[in-house]
Amino acid sequence: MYDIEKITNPSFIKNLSTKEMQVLCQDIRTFLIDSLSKTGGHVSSNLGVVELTVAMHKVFNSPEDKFIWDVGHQVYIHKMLTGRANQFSTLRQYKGLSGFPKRKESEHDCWETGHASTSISAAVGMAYARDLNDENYHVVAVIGDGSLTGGMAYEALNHIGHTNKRLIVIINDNEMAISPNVGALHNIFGSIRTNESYLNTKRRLKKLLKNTQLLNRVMYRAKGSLKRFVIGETPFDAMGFKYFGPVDGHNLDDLIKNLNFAKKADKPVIVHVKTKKGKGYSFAEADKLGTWHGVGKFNKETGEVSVHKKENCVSWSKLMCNGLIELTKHDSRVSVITPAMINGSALNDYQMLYPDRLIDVGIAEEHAVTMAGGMATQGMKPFVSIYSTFFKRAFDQVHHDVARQNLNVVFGVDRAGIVGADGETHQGLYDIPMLRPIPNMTIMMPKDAKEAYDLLYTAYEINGPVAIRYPRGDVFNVVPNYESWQSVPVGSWTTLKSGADAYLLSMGPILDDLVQLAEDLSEAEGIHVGVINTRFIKPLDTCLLDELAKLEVPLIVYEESAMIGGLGTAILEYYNETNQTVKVKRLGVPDVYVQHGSVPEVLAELHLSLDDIKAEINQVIKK
Ligand SMILES: Cc1ncc(C[n+]2csc(CCOP(=O)(O)OP(=O)(O)O)c2C)c(N)n1
Repeated sequence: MYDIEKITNPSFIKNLSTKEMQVLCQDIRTFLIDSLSKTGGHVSSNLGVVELTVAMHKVFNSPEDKFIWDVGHQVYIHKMLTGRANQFSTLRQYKGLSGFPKRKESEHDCWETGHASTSISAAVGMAYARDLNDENYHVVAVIGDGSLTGGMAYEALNHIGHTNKRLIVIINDNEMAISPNVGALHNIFGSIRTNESYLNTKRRLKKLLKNTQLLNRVMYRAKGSLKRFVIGETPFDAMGFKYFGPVDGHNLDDLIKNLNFAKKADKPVIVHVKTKKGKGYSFAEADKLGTWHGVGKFNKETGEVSVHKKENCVSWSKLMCNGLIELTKHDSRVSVITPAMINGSALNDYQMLYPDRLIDVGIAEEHAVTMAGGMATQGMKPFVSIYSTFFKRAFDQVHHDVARQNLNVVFGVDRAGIVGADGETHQGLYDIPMLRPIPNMTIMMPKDAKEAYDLLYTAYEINGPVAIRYPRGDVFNVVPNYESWQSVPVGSWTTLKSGADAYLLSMGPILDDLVQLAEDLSEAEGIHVGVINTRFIKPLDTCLLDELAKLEVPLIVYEESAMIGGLGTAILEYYNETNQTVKVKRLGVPDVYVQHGSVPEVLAELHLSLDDIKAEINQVIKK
């Protein structure tokens, strides 16, 4: 039995026998399930890499050797083995342990991630630096088969394959991204995995060569040619890599042997490891939807996940999915494109009803956007469902491919705003600054379900690209009914409450709280603050802005978005261009990266809580 919380560094693994490592793996799994049942987190990806992580620490010497975890959501075991298990009760919480690799947390985290498909590029960079500096460490990237669908991964493979640089890429192939994986490479992996004649020949060779030393030497030399002989070249061989695999990712001996082979190679190496996502926890093993990819707290005995849904509420993602289902019944131009986020974006029902119209392109945001442009040229009006944070990847595609040609593509910008536990790499704070300068773009954000449906309807009337942003979290549910949807004049804002002393301008579901705040202020302090729903971020409602200017009261613009280039900036620019002098106070996310924590904690740290807004109103009125 190992006390996982007492582990301070991974060096002890070097002296462990296979049996001892197996016990360690079992203890890690028990600790992981127990700990995550109390905090939530990425359950199944981590259960899948227990043996792989232990084997990596057995064979390599971290931190001298560099481990680069793609996405980084599977880094928990590495954190445990590098002395951070005792902080797991704070995982993904405010000021607690991050759910992703963090350089400031440990010298064993040499690269930070959160977004997919970056690991091989980072590893290539480190390999170049090592060689230019005449150093001699190993660089090991671990990338899932899901993340291998991202374009950047191919760019890096293509680059490094012909350089002969020493670099190890471990492909963790569990046949899943969050949902079952997609793509041609996935099928190629399938044929390698299941090639019985190759596996049988390998087994027979093993039986013949009982002596381990000899076996290792012969296997190392014979593997490539055996594979080429039986199944032909893998695409990786053809690209200049030495390919080892498929390796049973839950068999420590097999893993250690192959990693040692990889270590000896004097050129780029692929180690293709076959794992089971959720290994060792039946609920996670059986999951085909992606529910156990990332979960909240759960009952470890029953597998029941705690859900805190408010009564009669659904997630914003689900609401949009319901709207899209209704829209598709009436508009044959609709098709939904998702970059590997069927589950996160709650598109399961859409997929069930319209399997041909729900297109999962893999973790390929850039491709998703340009592909939507292509569909639009042929009379379709695709809806690209995309998280705000991942949308950043496709800036040029939105610009060059879609907006420049004024194509009819609707972007559903999910998780817009502060996202909570995923933190820094996942905050949805940059979509407005990214989209605003792009000509032809319309940007909107609904405050509630009714407005969401109306804006969706309106988006399908607009000629040109449209982005509808919506946050993480729940919204009071309204069943969609196409007949009741109304077209909204493009660029029109609404006045939710009139005021004589100041005006609050904002968008999205925060508006209910702002109206309440304004009412409280007028009752308790006799301060009369108006509230405007700026549901279009582009174009602005310039008529209403002109009227507000005439009132000669201060305006407070509140946005859960980066302030630079945000709505407040747009309003200041407008007043500046029209030579109107208006006192505008911007409240938004300053020029910093925002850490993980619950949304209220993070907003409080950024001075963006309702109390802060109230204090700001008092300030601007006094001045
Ligand atoms: C650019 C980008 N798009 C989407 C995501 C969301 N995401 C996180 S993990 C994941 C699936 C990763 O699959 P894989 O690499 O196979 O790892 P596994 O969890 O299966 O071990 C996705 C789509 C992301 N992190 N980055």
